[in-house]
Amino acid sequence: MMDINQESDVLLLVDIQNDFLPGGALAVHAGDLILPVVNALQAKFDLIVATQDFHPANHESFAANHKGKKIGEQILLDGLPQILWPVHCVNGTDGAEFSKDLHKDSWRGIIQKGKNPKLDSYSGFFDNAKREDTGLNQLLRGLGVKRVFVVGLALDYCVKFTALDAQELGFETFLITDGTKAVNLNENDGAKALEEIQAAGVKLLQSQDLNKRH
Ligand code: VGL
Ligand code: ZN
Repeated sequence: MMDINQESDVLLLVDIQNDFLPGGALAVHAGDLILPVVNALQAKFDLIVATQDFHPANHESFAANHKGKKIGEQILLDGLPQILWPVHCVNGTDGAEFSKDLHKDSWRGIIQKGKNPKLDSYSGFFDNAKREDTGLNQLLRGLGVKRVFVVGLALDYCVKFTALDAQELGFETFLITDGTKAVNLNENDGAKALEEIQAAGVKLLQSQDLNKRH
């Protein structure tokens, strides 16, 4: 059991949006199973912040914006390797919205990412080239956060890079394993992501291990 410190522990919700849920454009298999887990966790935390993948329709991470290219292919985008995705989380569409089953009333902030059409942003903190800062670090510092507890979608992309950056930025970082699911573009990506995350010093725990102090 671990006690939550209400003044300095944040629950960070990564990209829990319709397009990453069953029926969405880039659906994570059984992704909806995290929703009750995340809502139960939200009842335990005072500090909650969410990230939102939020692309313009001309975003160059979309295969549809490259003639002759298919989903899953890799290209170079402004010199960076880029996996091509289905059109997803386009600003102004329902796919970019948070799940209607997710409680949102107590969030302290929403950080949008992936707005630059030439630059993808898996991490909630920086784009993939670490050229631009999303403001999440500053938001968390301003709230007095010391420890970051990460949940959301997808484990092998945005959750992984968000947890790695949180740890690198000096937050003590935890991944809540029943609060995330992998998209598994390649078999075992989820398992590999867990290994990578742990190797970087992020700790894994289960939602039931967290205790709200009264
Ligand atoms: C994500 C691929 C592309 C994610 C976002 O939220 O994990 N994955 N954009
Ligand atoms: Zn995206």
